[in-house]
Amino acid sequence: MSNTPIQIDRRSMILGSGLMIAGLTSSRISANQFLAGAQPPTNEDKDLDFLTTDPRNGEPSLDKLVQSWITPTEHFYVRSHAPNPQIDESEFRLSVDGMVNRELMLSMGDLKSLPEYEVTATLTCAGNRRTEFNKEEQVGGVQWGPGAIGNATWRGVRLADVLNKAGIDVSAKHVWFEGLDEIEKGDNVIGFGASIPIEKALASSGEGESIPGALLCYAMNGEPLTADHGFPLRALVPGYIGARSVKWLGKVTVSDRPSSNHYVQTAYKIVRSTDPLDWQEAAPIYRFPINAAFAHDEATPVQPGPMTLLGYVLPSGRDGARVRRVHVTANGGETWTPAEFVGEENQYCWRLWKAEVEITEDTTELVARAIDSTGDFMPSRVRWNAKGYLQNSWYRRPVKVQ
Ligand SMILES: Nc1nc2c(c(=O)[nH]1)N[C@H]1C(S)=C(S)[C@@H](COP(=O)(O)O)O[C@H]1N2
Ligand SMILES: [Mo]
Repeated sequence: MSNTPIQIDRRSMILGSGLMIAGLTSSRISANQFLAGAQPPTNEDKDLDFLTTDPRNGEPSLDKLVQSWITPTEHFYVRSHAPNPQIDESEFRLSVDGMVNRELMLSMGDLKSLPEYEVTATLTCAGNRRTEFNKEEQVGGVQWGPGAIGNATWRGVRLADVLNKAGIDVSAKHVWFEGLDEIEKGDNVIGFGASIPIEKALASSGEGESIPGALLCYAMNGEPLTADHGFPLRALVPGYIGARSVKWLGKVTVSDRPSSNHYVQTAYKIVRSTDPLDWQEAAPIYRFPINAAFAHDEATPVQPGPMTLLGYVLPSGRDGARVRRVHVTANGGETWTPAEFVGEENQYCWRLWKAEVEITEDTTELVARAIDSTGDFMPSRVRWNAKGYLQNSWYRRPVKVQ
């Protein structure tokens, strides 16, 4: 299987019927989902609240999410723009092209012969907490609460090692990723794309340079990737918004510019309005800012007295960022209680925390805020943006006191 036939298929589908039946037979990877008109089976049990099921977009409830530092795969959010492509691992090839000395077509076996790395990193959607923007004005996109985030162990090979095998041109500046999914965009069908600066692709950090800037991974939490999370291969870019970690990765392209894919050039930008000038002026989002949230069911009334909150806090995606403090208030900011961290800390990972607050008859709201070692902090408000990205204002939950 190469990527060329897929591209041809995509084009013939565009020229073909609106139902996109034409030209599918030669595309082994993509045919099933359209012909069957149904989701391929997922080999996993998900305990998520699904916001959409076709494609699959779901997040866990916060009380489940903050139970463990490693997010079990069943509680790991899923964000997909199209149905899961069904990929035969034995047929699969990753193509590496662009500004390289040698173009490569790598089987899973070829990839697995490279040195293996395991990294624990938090993945978070740029749209996490998006619904909080709706108080001001409705934003588009999947209506995420605070659960579009998870921390997992990822195993695979370094993008840098794959690029070394291909040999990169000295004037290379960006590395593009393209997924094998098929997303309908107007009259086109495109794969989900991303790109990262070459510096990030080649970077390594952490103790003994143990954390690659980008990983091409085939395992999550010690198991082969599931269909929902990108089987058989996905990119994982620690510190960057989830959208840069392309699932069902089929193609890596080395270039002197960022990818021209819709998800780099248009989506995943902070824009006030969606007119072309705003899109053109805005830069793609790469690293994520600090964020935090806690579990609280506002429908359940609470008694006056001490109450323990459990939450997560993710430092910004900057190299070496550590969470400094999380503070919570139950009295409108008159006093702020420092949270206590629980469990592990690791670069590019969230921390779990707990804090005891005093609920009084006057309590109407619980609020959390955080700051990290790079000076990144959660602001009291975030300017509204049309796509509802990077909502990291103080996390507020109403409280009903009994
Ligand atoms: N091919 C492909 N890769 C993708 C996406 C997608 O729709 N297609 N969604 C991206 C987005 S927006 C996010 S937040 C993460 C979500 O990864 P997960 O579903 O494993 O949690 O995958 C990214 N990679
Ligand atoms: Mo995302």
